[in-house]
Amino acid sequence: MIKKDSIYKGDNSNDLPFSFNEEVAEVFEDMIDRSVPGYASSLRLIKIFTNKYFRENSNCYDLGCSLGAATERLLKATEGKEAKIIAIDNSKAMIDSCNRRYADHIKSGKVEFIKQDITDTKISNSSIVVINFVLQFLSSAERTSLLERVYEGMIPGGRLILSEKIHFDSRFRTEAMSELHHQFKAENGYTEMEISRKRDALEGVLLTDLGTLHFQRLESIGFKKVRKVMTNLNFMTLVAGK
Ligand code: GEK
Repeated sequence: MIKKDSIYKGDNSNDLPFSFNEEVAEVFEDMIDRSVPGYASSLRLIKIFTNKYFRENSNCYDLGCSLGAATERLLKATEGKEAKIIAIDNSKAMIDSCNRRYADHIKSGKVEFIKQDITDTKISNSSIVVINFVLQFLSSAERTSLLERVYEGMIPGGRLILSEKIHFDSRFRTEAMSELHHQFKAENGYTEMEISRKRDALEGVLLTDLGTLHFQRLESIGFKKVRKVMTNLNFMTLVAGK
């Protein structure tokens, strides 16, 4: 059963910066589903684009896999095919949980969960790379260097599926979207106090880019056919090809 996120409710909360520790891993499915508009759809898109662009005998990467929700879609989309799925996260709590949840798939050799910083991950022979709401936790230089390695390690015709929280070139629009996001969370049962404590904890930890910067960066690295395939308030999913 999915455990409800009450980390920032009442006395359980602390004032530390947000981190993907044991406490967060335990409630992560509920937390991300109630916090990120379009999260469930982003997972469905990962399956749809993997069905279309996965190439037999290549690798799929899930960079910043958390509890393996996107990995699960990669597994489904490559069922019965020669594929290797490599899922990476630098949170021990997340990777330990994945190793328990996906023990059977791990035994079959189809998937591997690695505790590693994605700034160190080597990408090779990939037809699908998923970065689902993770780039936002890296520094600007790390974002570029990771995407360069993703491009280098991708086979022609491969696809990157990238979802991110973003901001806009008008401050007014950014604030209006942020307010709507706030209401989205309130609709999902978070109190004003929880929303504001979580926002404080994420300050300096989650740093958004302009939506347009994502396009520019991907195109200047060499990615082709960079397409926006979904937006939900201040969240966006792009697909980019090689
Ligand atoms: C999903 N993709 O369910 N190296 C490795 N992992 C990292 C790093 C890093 N440098 N920085 C952050 N992470 C998932 C959701 S959550 C998104 C991704 C969110 C990991 C971090 O430990 C966490 O598990 C994940 O990236 C971000 O589709 O919480 O907004």
